[in-house]
Amino acid sequence: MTRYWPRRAPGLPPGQRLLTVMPRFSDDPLRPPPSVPAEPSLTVSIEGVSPAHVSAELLERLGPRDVRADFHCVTTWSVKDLRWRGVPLRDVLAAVGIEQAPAPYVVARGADRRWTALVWDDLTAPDVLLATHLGGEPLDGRHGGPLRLVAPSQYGYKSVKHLVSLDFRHAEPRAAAKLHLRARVALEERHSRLPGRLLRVPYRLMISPTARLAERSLHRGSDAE
Ligand SMILES: Nc1nc2c(c(=O)[nH]1)N[C@H]1C(S)=C(S)[C@@H](COP(=O)(O)O)O[C@H]1N2
Ligand SMILES: [Mo]
Repeated sequence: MTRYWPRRAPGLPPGQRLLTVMPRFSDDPLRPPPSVPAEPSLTVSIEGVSPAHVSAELLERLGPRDVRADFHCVTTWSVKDLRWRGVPLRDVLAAVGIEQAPAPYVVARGADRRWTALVWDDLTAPDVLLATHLGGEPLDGRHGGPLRLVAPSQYGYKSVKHLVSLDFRHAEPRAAAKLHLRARVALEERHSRLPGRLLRVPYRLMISPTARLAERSLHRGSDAE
């Protein structure tokens, strides 16, 4: 049985511990991932209107590149030196005519209907990637295929898997306290009100059960197909 118990390691951000494999993770770990279409397809809209479409051909034309980054979940697990392949999100947005913030907030949504809100600066930071591959393999059900956000400077829940839409909004989207607007790893922004430090231990206890349930539902999901 795989145990997901992270270890202390040098060079990690505050409160983080190291895992040597990237688990499947979710705050709804009983749910299998959505089925993964062969082609990535992303809708970009402003207050739900005038959607632009980001296709696999557009991403190919923009020149996907390999980017190495560490990944940090808010529950305190980190994995180091992942090799993603994708296109910087700000290049993708520029290619569909969005070079400046059309609205201050964006809702990023996955095919499993999981969503998170981001502010323009966090969304368009140079390290934010629209990723299609991890470790040389196309993204699958486990890690958010066919297309996911990768925002390495934010906690993992901002890296929406199975990404299907980005919708810019003028009003701040309402989200739960633990899914707050900015989740900067360097500042340990684990929660909108509580200091991140206080959550380290309770969150850490959730890692192993969550990862194991998420892994189990992955296999159940594929069995059903
Ligand atoms: N669509 C979607 N994206 C998601 C999640 C999810 O449940 N659904 N979980 C988030 C959380 S909490 C983390 S830590 C990472 C985990 O990514 P992984 O499963 O590839 O390790 O994905 C994030 N993106
Ligand atoms: Mo997470």
